[in-house]
Amino acid sequence: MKILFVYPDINVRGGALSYHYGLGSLSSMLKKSGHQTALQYLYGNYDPKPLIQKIEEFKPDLIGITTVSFQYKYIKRLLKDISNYGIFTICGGPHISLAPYELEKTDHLNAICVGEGEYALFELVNALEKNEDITNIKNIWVKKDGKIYSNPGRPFIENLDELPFVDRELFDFQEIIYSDYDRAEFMASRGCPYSCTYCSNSGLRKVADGKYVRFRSIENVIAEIKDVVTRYKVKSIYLNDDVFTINKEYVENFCKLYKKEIGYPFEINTRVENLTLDMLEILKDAGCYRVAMGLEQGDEKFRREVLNRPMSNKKILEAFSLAKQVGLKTKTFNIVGFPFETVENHMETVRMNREIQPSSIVIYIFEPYPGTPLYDVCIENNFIEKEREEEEFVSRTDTFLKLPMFPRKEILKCYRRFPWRVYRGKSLKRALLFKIYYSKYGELLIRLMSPFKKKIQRFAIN
Ligand code: B12
Ligand code: SF4
Repeated sequence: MKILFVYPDINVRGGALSYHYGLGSLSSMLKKSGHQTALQYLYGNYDPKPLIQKIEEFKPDLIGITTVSFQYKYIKRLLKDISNYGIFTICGGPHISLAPYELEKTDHLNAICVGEGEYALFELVNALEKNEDITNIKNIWVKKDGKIYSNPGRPFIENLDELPFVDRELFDFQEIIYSDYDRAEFMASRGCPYSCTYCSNSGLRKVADGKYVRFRSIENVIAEIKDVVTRYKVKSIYLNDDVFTINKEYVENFCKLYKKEIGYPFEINTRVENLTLDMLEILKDAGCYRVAMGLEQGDEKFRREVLNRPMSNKKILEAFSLAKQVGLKTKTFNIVGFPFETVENHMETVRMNREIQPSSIVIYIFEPYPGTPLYDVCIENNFIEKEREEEEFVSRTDTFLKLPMFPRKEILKCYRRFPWRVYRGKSLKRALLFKIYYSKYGELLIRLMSPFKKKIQRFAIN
C-alpha cells in the first residue's frame, strides 16, 4: 500500500526545520514489510496546495497525519481541503492520544491512533490492503457509518531495539541538519519518569500499560549514530531524549562507547536532580558540550505546588554551577504565564536565570494541553474560553488564557523582556541577540538573517 504521512509544522516559531521521530519510525516499520511511504512536510503559513499536489503525484491509499495540539486547527482544515479525494485518513501523536474525543468531532477523519503507532498502523494497513475488518485493532479507534469503535491500548513497546532505525530518508534529512546548525538529532529513549503538570508526559504515560520509560541498548543507539554520520554531513549530535541522565550506569557506559566509536560534540537534555560532578565529568570527557535543563519557574513553592517540580532552588543553582565548573555550556528552559502565576513569581524566574547566566536561554508562554493536570485546572477555573480554545492555540508565543492574576499584556511584556532582564549588565551580546529574538518582529528578522545564523550563533552564544 501507499502511505502518505503529513507533518504539519505550520506557523511554528524558530526558523529551523525539524525531524519527526514518530513518523520516521512508522515509515521504517511499513517500508520493512514492503509498503511505500512518502511525506508532506507543511511549513510556514497554512497552504494545502503542496499536500494536494503530493496526493495527485503519489496517489496514496492512506494519509497519516501527526498531531500536536496547536496544529489541530490546521489539520481540520487540511482534512476538509483534501476530502474530495476520499482517501482513508488517520491521525496519531500526542494531541489525539490525549484527546481521542476529537475523532467524533472531526469531519473527514476515519481513524485515530492512541499511543504508539508502529504495530497498530502496520496491522491497520495490512487489514485495509486485504479488505479485512479494521474495527478491532488495538490502539486504533475507527469511525464507521457514524459509529465510533474505540479499542483498548496495547502495552508500551518493551524492547525498543526490536524496531528498525527511524527512516531519515522520509525527510530531506541533510536539509534539516543544515537548518539546525549542522546537528543531527537522535533519541535513545521513550518516556519520562516525572509528571510535571503542564507536560503531556503526565497523560501519555496513562494511555497504555507496561513500562513507560524505556532506553534502547547503547550498542543500538551507537550503531544508528554511526550509520547517520557516515551517510550525512554532520558536525554535532543532539540527544533529544526528555531526560537522558535518568540511569547513571547507562550514561557512563554510553559515554565510554560514544567516545570510542563516535566522538562528535554532543548535547543532551537533563534534570537538575540527576546531575553529579562525576557524571558531568564523564559527559564532558566523551564530548558533551552543553547540557539543557528545565528551570521553568524560579519560585520554589510555586514550582512544587503548581508544577509538581519539587527540586529546590539550591539544587538548581548547584547543578548549573557544577556544569560550568567542568566546562560545559548550559541552557535553561523557562515558561511564563502559568495559572496562578504573578509578575512577582515570574521575577523569581528572572532572578534565578540572572544568577545562573546560561549560555543559551529558551522561554515559552504556557499553553494548556488536553490530558494534562494544568489543562483541567484551566477549565475548572474558567481560564479557557472552551469554545475558542482550539482556534487560539498559538505555539507558546502568546496566550489565550484569561488569568485574573496575570493579564495577557503583562505576560507578553515579561516574555519579551525576559532575556534582556537576564543578561543586562552581564553579557551585552547575549542580551541584544535574545532581545531581538524574542521581540515582536524577531521571527521576521530571524528569517531574514538565516543565511548568517551560524555566524551569529558563534558570536553570541559560544
Ligand atoms: C522531540 C520533540 C520535538 C522535536 C521534534 C518534533 C516532533 N513533533 O516530534 C521538536 C524540537 C522539533 C519539537 C517541536 C515542538 N514540540 Co515537541 N516534543 C518532542 C518530544 C520531546 C519527543 C517526541 C518524540 O519524538 N517522541 C518519540 C516518538 C517515537 O513518539 P511520537 O512522536 O509521539 O510518535 C509515536 C506516537 O505518538 C504515534 N504517532 C505519532 N504520529 C502519528 C501519526 C500517525 C498517522 C499514527 C498512526 C501514529 C502516530 O506513533 C509514533 C510511534 O510510536 C515530545 C515529548 C514526548 N514525550 O513525546 C515533545 C512534544 C511532542 N512537543 C510538544 C510541543 C508543544 C512542541 C511544539 C509545539 C513546541 C513549540 N515550538 O511551540 C513544537 C511543535 C512541532 C510540531 N509541529 O510537531 C508537546 C506536544 C503537546 C501537545 N499536546 O501539543 C510534547 C508532547 C511535549 C510537551 N510539552 O508536552 N518537539
Ligand atoms: S521532566 Fe520534562 S519531559 Fe519530564 S514530565 Fe517534566 S517537563 Fe515533561
